[in-house]
Amino acid sequence: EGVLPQEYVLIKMEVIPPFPPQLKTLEGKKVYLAAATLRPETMYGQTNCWVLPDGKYGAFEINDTDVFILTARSALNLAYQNLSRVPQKPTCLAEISGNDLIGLPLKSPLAFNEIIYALPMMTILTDKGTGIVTSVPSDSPDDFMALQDLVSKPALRAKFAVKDEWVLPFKVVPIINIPEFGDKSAEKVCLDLKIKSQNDKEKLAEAKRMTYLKGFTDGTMIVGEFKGRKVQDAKPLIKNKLLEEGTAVLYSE
Ligand code: A2H
Repeated sequence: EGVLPQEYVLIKMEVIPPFPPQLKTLEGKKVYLAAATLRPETMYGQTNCWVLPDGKYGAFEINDTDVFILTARSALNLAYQNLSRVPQKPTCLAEISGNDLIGLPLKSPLAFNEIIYALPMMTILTDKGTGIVTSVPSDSPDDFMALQDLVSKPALRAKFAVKDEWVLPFKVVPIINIPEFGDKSAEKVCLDLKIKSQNDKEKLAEAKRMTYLKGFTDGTMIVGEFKGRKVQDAKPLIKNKLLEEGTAVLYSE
């Protein structure tokens, strides 16, 4: 943990009704998987959501209508940041395992894919963010490799009861150009470094280091309302747009 708080944007990925049996008690509420991101400008390229299969999540009341699915730890932090129906006190309507979230159909702000699915990622940390991560394989090496693992390994899909149609139709969506790496920087760097899987930690750290700073300093948006603008200029504009339209909230830890 650093000395300074990290500020994340929580993307409200709406669970599309009707709800499956494990979420039936939430019927009538607006239920969201709340994904913590540092890259709100990449939301156009979302292809899926990531959850930790063995992770423990809860459905917490944020206000009278909205329920967020996330870790208890992040729900407590949110409650201290005025995002809880009962001030300072998280109220959990249902405990849910990551396995129970796999396959949920979601509608996420700005995403070109109208329906995306919650899928398993093995490297999610439960002591960071909300334990829910949105997947942008064009610009995140972690996301690209985790999706690649599911696409290329039928046995991995079978292990988590992931249906082919939750994974296979989703292609990497180019959203940002980085002169050095092209329009799918994460894919290029993962291939260049010959990264084998989402568990290839050292190489993935290197890939992230290479793409993260370059994306910010040299990247240009090639889609959306701010097409043609530099990533560093578009980032705060897109963040504010999401916050203003109520499809995202701020979260610090
Ligand atoms: B980022 P930092 Cl396009 N476990 O969002 C593992 N990873 C997590 C997480 C958790 N509990 N919570 C958030 N994250 C991911 C977009 C993105 C991200 C892109 C490129 C790079 C990138 C789409 N995924 O992050 O340790 C989330 O993925 C590179 C660092 O707090 C979040 O932003 O710096 C980022 O890691 C936060 O990581």
